[in-house]
Amino acid sequence: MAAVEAVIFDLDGVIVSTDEYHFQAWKQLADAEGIPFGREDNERLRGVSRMESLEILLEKASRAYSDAEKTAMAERKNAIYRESLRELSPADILPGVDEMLEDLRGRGIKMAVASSSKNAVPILEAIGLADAFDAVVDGTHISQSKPHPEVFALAGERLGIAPERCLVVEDAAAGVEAAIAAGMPVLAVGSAASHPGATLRADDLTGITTDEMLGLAGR
Ligand code: B16
Ligand code: MG
Repeated sequence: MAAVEAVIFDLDGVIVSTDEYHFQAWKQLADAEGIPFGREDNERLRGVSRMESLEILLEKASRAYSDAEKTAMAERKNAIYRESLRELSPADILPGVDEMLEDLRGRGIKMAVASSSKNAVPILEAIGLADAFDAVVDGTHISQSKPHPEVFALAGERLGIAPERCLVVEDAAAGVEAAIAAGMPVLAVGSAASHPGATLRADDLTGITTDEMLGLAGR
């Protein structure tokens, strides 16, 4: 791995535990519609845009839904999700994140958030990390969501760092694939840690040192 000069973090499931709120909101919608939906189905929604997530959820529906119904469902899910975000506070920052950000900042490493979410800015504000990154690229800036590399490529560009020197941190299979497609090494955490394409793996950010992340120490 080339020496890392920037770290690009996914948001939901890496920085903050909003992935559980996404699951609960989709589950509420699926239950109301009588569509089977469990945690295994939810894994496929990680990192994927809201409308694409809905299409995956509807694969198990017993009838077809019109475009107008789909738009209404996506809005309903987002309203439920936004309501749960009102509970969000710095306590929802995932283990190891604060320490990692501080350490990287101290070493002069550039940092960005690259998220498929259109709610990224209010989330960063709620957890007190709105000013912690050199760039924030989210679902409002891109036309193709992960596994397309657009969000990571744009984050690398905004930081002014070559792709091979940007380490992506991801919890989603779609995100790991997007990072690889962008030509970036990737630290896969959580359920993505079993992804065969990952450069580095950890259960969460307490499970890896900054030296290991930056390619300065072997694992
Ligand atoms: P929204 P990430 C992604 O964020 C989530 O993982 C994914 O589950 C969600 O559907 C997507 O954002 C869109 O979110 O409905 O808020 O626009 O993991 O890329 O930070
Ligand atoms: Mg994620």
